[in-house]
Amino acid sequence: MPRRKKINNSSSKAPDKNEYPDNENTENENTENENTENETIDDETIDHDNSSASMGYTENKDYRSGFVTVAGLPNAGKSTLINSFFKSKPMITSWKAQTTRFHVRCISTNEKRQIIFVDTPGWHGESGNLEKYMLNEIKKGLEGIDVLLFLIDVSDKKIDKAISIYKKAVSSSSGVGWKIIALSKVDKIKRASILPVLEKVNNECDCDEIIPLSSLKKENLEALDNAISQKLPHGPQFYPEYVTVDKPVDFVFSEFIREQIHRLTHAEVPFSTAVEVNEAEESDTEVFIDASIYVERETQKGILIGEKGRSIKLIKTRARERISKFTGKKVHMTVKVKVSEKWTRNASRMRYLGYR
Ligand SMILES: Nc1nc2c(ncn2[C@@H]2O[C@H](COP(=O)(O)OP(=O)(O)OP(=O)(O)O)[C@@H](O)[C@H]2O)c(=O)[nH]1
Ligand SMILES: [Mg+2]
Repeated sequence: MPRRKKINNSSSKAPDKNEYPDNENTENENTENENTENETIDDETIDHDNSSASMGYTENKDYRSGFVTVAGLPNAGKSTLINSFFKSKPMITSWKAQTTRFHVRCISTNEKRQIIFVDTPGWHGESGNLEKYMLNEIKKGLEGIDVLLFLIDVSDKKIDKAISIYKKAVSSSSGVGWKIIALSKVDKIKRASILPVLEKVNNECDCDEIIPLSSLKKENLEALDNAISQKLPHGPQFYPEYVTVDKPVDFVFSEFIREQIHRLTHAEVPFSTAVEVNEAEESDTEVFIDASIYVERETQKGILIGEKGRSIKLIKTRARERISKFTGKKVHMTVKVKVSEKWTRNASRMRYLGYR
């Protein structure tokens, strides 16, 4: 029987307290089911993964470091762009809007600079408690940052809306040093159609740089990295190189499970789901996870489990693969689906499920 130890569960901002170092074996993300877009980004993304475990660059006087908040409309490609800086793809993504619910820091380190990306939920109108919570998360992500990286999806018709949200983002983030607008998903439209969008954004938005790019086709990602790196202030390496996500690892696991629910279920089910990891243990080669999935109604529970348990089985298999790629270990997982009546409308239930 291999020795197992509990994986640290405490929520912490301290760099030494959590996360797995990126694993060299991590490669492609899962693709979604046949009816959806291809979610894969292969492993030739800019490889800035943090490899050795040290604060090795602290002596470098020219070193730059700082916070880059990534904001934009839901589905603009924010989490995918952050993932392109990491082999392990720490952020969850899906073709459905409003995948990201929490602002999460992802730390990319090399010999010249440390970028602390703050991923934020897509900015949208507020109505229910969950939306209010997400809006608050965005505002938190804009506090005291060095660079605002705002994504505008060039293939989306809602360019005007994106521009107006950009203006709001700039006005609600007092003292943002630099503003970069990334025109995302350029691979989805004809080259000739990019220029008018670029001109419009240039005319209407006050920003320091506009960079058209594609995370999926890896276009202009180096240019973005250089632009960000030049704008970061001189400063220390805040995190050791092996830290890539500043959240407890049980949170990261719960997000990987939620990602698959988001990708594989439909209608309101993904938006009514919360995931809690009750226990996570590891040995040198294996990870053991016990998780609960909460939905709001019995009917949703039925959909999530699926006929003869097929749906939950697929969710578990995909989540296990994802966590296995992230940790480099074999993953064992037990999952129970539970009903927490109307949790998105109940403040104390939301708190209980981690939406604080
Ligand atoms: N074709 C193409 N698709 C992309 C690109 N970047 C992201 N996508 C797709 O866009 C969808 C949304 O991507 P996400 O990264 O989850 O978007 P997000 O802005 O984080 O979304 P929310 O968290 O919901 O606000 C996914 O299906 C991605 O695969 C790109 O460069 N090209
Ligand atoms: Mg996202």
